[in-house]
Amino acid sequence: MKEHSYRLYALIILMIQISIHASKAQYTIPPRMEWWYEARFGMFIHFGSYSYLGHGEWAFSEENWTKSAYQTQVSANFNPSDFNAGTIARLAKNAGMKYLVITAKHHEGFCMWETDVQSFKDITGTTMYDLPDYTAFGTRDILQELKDSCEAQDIKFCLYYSILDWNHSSQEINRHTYYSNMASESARTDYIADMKVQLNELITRYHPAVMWFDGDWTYNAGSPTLSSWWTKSDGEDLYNYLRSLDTAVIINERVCRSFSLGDFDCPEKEVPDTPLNRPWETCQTMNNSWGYKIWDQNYKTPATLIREMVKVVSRDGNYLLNIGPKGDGTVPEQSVKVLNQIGEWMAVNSESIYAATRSPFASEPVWGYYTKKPGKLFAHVFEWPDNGILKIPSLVNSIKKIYTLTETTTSISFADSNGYIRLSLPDTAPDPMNTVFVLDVSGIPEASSEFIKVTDIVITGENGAKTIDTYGGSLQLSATAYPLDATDNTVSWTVSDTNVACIDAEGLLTAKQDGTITVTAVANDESDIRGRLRITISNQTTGDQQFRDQTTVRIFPNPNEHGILNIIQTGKPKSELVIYDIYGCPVMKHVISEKSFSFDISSLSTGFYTIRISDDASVFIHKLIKS
Ligand code: FHN
Repeated sequence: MKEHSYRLYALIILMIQISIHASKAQYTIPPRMEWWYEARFGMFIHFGSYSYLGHGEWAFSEENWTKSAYQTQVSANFNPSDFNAGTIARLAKNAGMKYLVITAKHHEGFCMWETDVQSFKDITGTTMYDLPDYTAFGTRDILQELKDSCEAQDIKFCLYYSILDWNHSSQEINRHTYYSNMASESARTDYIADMKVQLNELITRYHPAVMWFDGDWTYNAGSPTLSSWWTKSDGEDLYNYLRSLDTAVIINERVCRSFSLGDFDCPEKEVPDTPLNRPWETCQTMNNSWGYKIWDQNYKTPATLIREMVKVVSRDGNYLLNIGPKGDGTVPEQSVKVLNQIGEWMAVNSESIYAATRSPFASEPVWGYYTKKPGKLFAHVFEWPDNGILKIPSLVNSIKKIYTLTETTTSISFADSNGYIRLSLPDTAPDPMNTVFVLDVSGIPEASSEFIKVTDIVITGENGAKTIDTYGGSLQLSATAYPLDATDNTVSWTVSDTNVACIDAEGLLTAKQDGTITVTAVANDESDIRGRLRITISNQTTGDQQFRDQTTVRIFPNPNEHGILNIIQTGKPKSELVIYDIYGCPVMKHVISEKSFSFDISSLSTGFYTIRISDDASVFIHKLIKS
């Protein structure tokens, strides 16, 4: 190596784009969650006294109700006399749903069961604020009825519970953030104690398989204040308390979101770009509302919902699809229609959903998604290829036969060569909504043509060494480096163990077997490259760009109407956040140190903004709407 003593502090703009993929799940599922992980598809039910009003479950906040007016004019008139648990359980069963989560208490604070916890009274302090005591509905226990009907249909019964409680005497709604402020520290501690007693009621009386928490927005990682009165340690304590009551219960992350608490993440109305690093579930509305809204007839089609469910499962998630019963307890006709049509597809294709897991491939085809289970790869085709050929990247597995779930006895001819399995298709799709091809294989389906799994990139500072796991195949490495005063702006590569992999041609990494290697980039003038390096690794065989920005950024809720904006980053979090108004003027700045970060933007006036999240290597820019 030429004696170059000078060091280069090259600030090299780097976007490390690496898809981290593996055919193996990247996390283990605890035994108590196996039924949930295999169920994949559940029903969400938003049902409360707000259903009587028919303006959605946020009516108390959005319509500026007072506690007294809401209780006497809305809750008191709620009478779900036509609620039929058997009908709802059969609807879920026919749709192919394996579990059901119903709101026991939403933000309104109205309890759908007979609670004995005395602080959950109406504003007069004389009557329990719950269905049997506060309405003319009578003494029926609809949660018990629904639990019994679910069990008769082999559906797991689960409960939703809001930590936030707009009608409880301990707190008042914050008309600015729409969350709630605690009256005092003692009110806070008393409320939390009473909430635990209520949860004990729910756990011991109904034994829900999942406790689905929500309304934890007023959280912070440190000590509580009257407006930020729920803390990370409260969430940890709540989780441990529930697990002490029932070791089998599964609990979502919203005991206190953003800290990876609970047993699974719950992205809402969105599907993560890539599988998350622990079990997760997307919850979704059938129209645009959770609770019944008279005017919301904007229902998604069954095809849209099936496609989203398949997309979720192909990224190793669960799908919780919501219905909002009317005030009388009946299910809106359009919801019934959509669920029945989903059920028709599930009756033929549920094998590709139940107990199916993430795609074995890092990149997704243009025509649909993959799911898999031991012995089978499922190719969900939503767009029928015009040329009559379906291309699937080759597998390491031997293929026994290929057929569709629509016509299981008809074998599909195929050829497997040059990195692809090519299926010859009939002119028209057997199922125009989503034809599912099944590749019967030996073992767990595993990609052969997409193989280099890039684990944590180790940037050593000098030479930009990278650590890559290999298990067969080849990848193109390329880099653009700008040593400030190097004679030649290109780089060459070396690998640490040529028994595991080698670089035959400029930048073509050929992996020979399972193993970890270190790829070292050296500037052609052999100077040290200091700083961080842009590595673009594209799959030589398929030519697909296999990258997703290793750092993905989620900002939600956006549009933002409630004030708190959540930022969740995967990978190494970017550090600086700036919000610009439509004139390009910075209106808010934050330094981010955690992957999950939340802050209040309620001071921003309604309008369009640009949010820029960056570090010295990369930038994330997105539109933000403050509504
Ligand atoms: O505010 C609630 C909303 O009413 C609904 O319950 C959804 C369902 O996940 N969760 C909150 C909004 O994020």
